[in-house]
Amino acid sequence: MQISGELWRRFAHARRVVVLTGAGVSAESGVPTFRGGGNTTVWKGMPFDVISSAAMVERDLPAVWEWFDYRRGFMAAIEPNPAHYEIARWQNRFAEFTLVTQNIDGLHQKAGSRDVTELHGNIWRARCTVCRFSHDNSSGMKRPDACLECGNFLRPDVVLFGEMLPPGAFEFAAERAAECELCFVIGTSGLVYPAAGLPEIAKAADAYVVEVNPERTPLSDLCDEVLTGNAGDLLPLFSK
Ligand code: BJW
Ligand code: ZN
Repeated sequence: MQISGELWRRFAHARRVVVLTGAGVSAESGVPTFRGGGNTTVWKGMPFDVISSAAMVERDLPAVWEWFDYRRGFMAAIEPNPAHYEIARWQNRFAEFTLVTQNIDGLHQKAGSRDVTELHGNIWRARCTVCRFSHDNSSGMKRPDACLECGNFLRPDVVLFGEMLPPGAFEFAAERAAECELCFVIGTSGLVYPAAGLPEIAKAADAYVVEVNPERTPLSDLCDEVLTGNAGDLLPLFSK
């Protein structure tokens, strides 16, 4: 058993808990990660940080849509895994529980998590490039061709490199991180800021910080405990 006695004790008594998730939490559902395992996602010869960038929205919006429509296509059939379900159970277990995700796949909500703070948006929404009106872009729906309010181009309602996060989302997450007693960092490479700054904020506030990841990351050294393995195998141990 990898979980230390110290972590069991803290898990049993914590009142304020923050969980930060990344692509690795959805890996066992079949959603490819961006990085990890020595690989980087590439789409039609372009590294994802080129195609998923603010510059590409300006330069070639149809190419950006092609990439997102492809991902909407395969994500439509994907289901949450035991890690998502375990995290959903935690929301009723602690007096104050905050789930912050970098993922855009909506799988936490599908597993039953409420009040998920989405730092990087959601693939199941589109938004107007001009008036920012939000449009439902769920699976099974035909994507609207143009903004229903003003007729301008739509784009995926996600946060690309070089773009600002949704107003208030990081600020809320940072506030909760600064108050928490226990912080889990699950399935993220810890490379993308400002999200990767949250465990640092929690640590500075004297929280016990726990990483769950099959690989070491730049955040591993600041963590009090590193659980090495797949989130879908390790997280359900907390309910046993
Ligand atoms: C498992 C597993 C299993 C595998 N179980 N684990 C400070 C310093 C340096 C740079 C910056 C900085 N502040 C801001 C920046 C710039 C930039 C940035 O961080 N760049 C760095 C990469 C250098 N940040 C931004 O641009 C952000 N905006 C911003 O800061 O605005 C203010 C500003 C504006 C303008 C100028 C300057 C500042 C926005 C970031 C948006 C990120 N967007 C993406 C794409 C979303 C859309 C899409 O899907 O296409 O979000 S990038 C991509 O990375 C995606 C992810 O959410 C994000 C994080 O990745 P994540 O989740 O960590 O996944 P991976 O794949 O990296 O890692 C998976 C992990 O899982 C691995 O560790 C595996 O081992 C593990 N794993 N199986 C558990 N079963
Ligand atoms: Zn509009």
